[in-house]
Amino acid sequence: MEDSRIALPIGTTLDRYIKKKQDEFQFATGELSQLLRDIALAGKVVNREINKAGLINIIGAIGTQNVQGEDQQKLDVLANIRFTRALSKGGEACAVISEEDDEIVDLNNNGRYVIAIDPLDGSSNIDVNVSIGTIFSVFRRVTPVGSPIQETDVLQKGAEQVAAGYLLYGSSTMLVYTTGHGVNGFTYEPSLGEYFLSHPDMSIPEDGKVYSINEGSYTSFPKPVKEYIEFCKQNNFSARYIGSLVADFHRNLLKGGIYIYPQTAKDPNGKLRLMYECNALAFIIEQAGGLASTGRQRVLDIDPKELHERVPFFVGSKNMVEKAISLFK
Ligand code: P6P
Repeated sequence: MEDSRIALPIGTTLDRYIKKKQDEFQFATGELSQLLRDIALAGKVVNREINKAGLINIIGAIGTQNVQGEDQQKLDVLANIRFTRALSKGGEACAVISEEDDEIVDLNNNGRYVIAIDPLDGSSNIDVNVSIGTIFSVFRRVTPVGSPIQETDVLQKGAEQVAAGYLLYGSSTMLVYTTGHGVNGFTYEPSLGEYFLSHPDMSIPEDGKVYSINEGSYTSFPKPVKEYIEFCKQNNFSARYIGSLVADFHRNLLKGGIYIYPQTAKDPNGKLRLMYECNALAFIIEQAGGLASTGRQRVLDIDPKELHERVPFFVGSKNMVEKAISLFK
């Protein structure tokens, strides 16, 4: 039996990679593999729609708002349909929680996995052709397979995730994910319809000189955040803020850096959602050697109380996050 810890060469397809690594999954029954394939497939469809967005009438708001009170863009709704449909057809997911749906979406009581997803994060950037992303978390249900889905299946600590990842629809489309055995990045080749391993064993530099935060809200930041920004300026760090979490996160993962969305007057608990934005990125960054905190608590330790709860979010290079959260003490 080939040792599954053998590093696979760059250029390995996602499908072959999943097969080769399957015995590393905690539940090596192949269901998690199928789930990852379902998500990857939906990502191909959304990628195609995003790339055509400028040409066909799917750009812009549709006049409705999601549970967050945010204007839903046509592609938001389309992406939500694509991912939910792919997961439903795949049969492995029992339920989905999504930024775009107020309540838990029941899919199949015989499914073993719960998916938390932000189908299209940063969607307000669609019209201006800025990179956007999909963020997903995978949990194993805690109630018996075959029984009705309960809230306890969904409201699990981030530390219980069995997989997490994101798709970045940028200059190229990438799928980056972890199953708890490191982080790997796959680049999509549309002409072949395949994702190829392009970034094996991703790890974030322990230090960086880039900080990502919307300083437009500076006046309402907590004092420690203002002190950390001052520290960055004193050390001549670069400010890079795309306004698209996945894009900022991905750049920091590759180059080193910190992304901060703190408490503000408008968002007293921060803007980002724990269940389908922060948990997934926290799992990925810890697997890549970085940290993710609310400023006072490790994100993955948070006991969620509601589907759409928001938390302050500090994520990135270990030394940078440690410095930022040290100012809260
Ligand atoms: P602000 C997009 O709405 C998002 O969730 C993230 O992708 C992004 O980093 C952040 O919000 C931008 O928010 O308040 O700085 O415009």
